[in-house]
Amino acid sequence: MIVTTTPIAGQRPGTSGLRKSVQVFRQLGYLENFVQSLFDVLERHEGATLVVGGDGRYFNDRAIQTVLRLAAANGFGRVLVGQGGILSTPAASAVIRSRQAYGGIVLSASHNPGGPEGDFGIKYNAGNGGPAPEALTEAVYRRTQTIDRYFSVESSDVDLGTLGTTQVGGMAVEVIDPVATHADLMETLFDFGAIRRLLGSGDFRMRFDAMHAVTGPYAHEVFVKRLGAPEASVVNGAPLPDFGGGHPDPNPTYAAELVAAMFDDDAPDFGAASDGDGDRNMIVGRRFIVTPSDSLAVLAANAQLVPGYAAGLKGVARSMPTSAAVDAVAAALGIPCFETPTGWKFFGNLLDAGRITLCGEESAGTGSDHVREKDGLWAVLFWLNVLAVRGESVEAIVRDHWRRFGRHVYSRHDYEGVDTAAANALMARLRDALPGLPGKTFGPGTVTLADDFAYTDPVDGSVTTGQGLRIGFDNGSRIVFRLSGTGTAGATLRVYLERFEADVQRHGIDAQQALAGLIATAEQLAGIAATTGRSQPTVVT
Ligand code: G16
Repeated sequence: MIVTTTPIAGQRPGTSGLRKSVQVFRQLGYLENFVQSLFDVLERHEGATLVVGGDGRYFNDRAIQTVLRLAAANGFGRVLVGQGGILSTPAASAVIRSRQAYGGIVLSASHNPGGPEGDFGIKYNAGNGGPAPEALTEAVYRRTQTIDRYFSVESSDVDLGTLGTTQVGGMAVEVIDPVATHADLMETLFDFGAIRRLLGSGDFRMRFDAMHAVTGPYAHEVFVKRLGAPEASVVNGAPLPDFGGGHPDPNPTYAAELVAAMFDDDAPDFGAASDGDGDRNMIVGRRFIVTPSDSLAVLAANAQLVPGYAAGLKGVARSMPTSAAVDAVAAALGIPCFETPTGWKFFGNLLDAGRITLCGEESAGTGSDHVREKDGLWAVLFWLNVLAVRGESVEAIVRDHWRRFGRHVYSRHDYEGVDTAAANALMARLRDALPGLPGKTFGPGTVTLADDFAYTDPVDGSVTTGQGLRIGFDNGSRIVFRLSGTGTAGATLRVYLERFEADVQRHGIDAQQALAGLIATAEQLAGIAATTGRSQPTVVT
């Protein structure tokens, strides 16, 4: 059937798809308009296979039934849906690739809170399994601004709880077990035998916090069933529509329960967490938090210990605000290191072209060429594999890494829910001031670089501008200012702070203390307190 509709303002996808409050998504025609706009823009999808699933948050079940009806009316031949409508982002990528699907739709607002008062989101992944490129999301947005009809079929809801195939209109709907697909892929990359021996040795304990989000079943399958860890190793493992009221973002603020357990007298040896849709990760040793930037560097430096990467890395990549810790490893290995804008989609071409093997971001994402998304459980398994081979603690491995490569002391300060106009004004003022900064001396040093980051994709030559304001100093220190592309209320100002410390005697220094000079300079340059009315960041990671 053809349903008449009218454009709805503001359906522009951000860093990772369209993310809005559930209230916004429940407006009449909101989801339908976006999905139809996507289908209108996609070419030659008739008869093709689409992968659909979400992180299980509130509205996931309703949204999936809507997507199925539209997909059927738009001529897709088959939809593969995760059982219960649940599919982690990396599993969606794995399924798209293994089943050679046309693409996939993931319903998730990632690490944003869920529930009726929380957020919802939708993103499209292309046939390579990766996030839609900018040109496509822009085309979808433009289509939402002119849409006047959508196609749907009349059919009852599909039972998503039972594996097997049913029909919606003329389209087959196959309910699949994505957990097995993902776990099988992990077995091809990591030494499960070595990890099983470590977990079964009796003197190594782990704690994986699924934060009541999508990874619970995946973690149970891998850690408990396939690797023999005790059931209690996976906590908050049942996916809940509101994530148990929590904020499923694996960082020291929102994963405070994990951090508390890891700093307890009886702390396990290894702690980890993942986010709403399973693509982010956090790694914690006993009384020791590993920053995402350091984690990427440590994995790159130890890749030869892991079967899937033992042949060596072709290259690595990191997003611009991520610390240069991995650059130092790449230099030592003699492999290329690419600096991309924030957003996993920018790694896609490099991965597809075989220019990089590992990539990662300061925002708790790490991944490789095994899929085209960041992959939380993959990162946890990589660490476990390295721990199993080296037989050292997390802290010992990171401290050894710092001894070899120096320490890139790093922190991100987030000012959440800031007035959008005020945040834009702050960035505009700072952008205008950039040309006058080189040569000026502040507490942390003399400015050698001040620009608004622009990126030319080395594979297809496309140019992306306006990706964050960088201010670099002569001693390698750096401040980056950027507005988040994933928030749903007001603006989030992110201030990324980095300082290189070669002196091993000073590696133990507290990051905030080590970065105090940069923090003060950031305030001096941007007038954050005066513009935002905040004297302290909301979240420090
Ligand atoms: C998304 C992207 C990431 C990106 C992050 C940045 O993460 O997938 O590649 O680093 O956004 O977020 P922001 O723009 O808020 O700094 P996720 O996990 O939300 O999909």
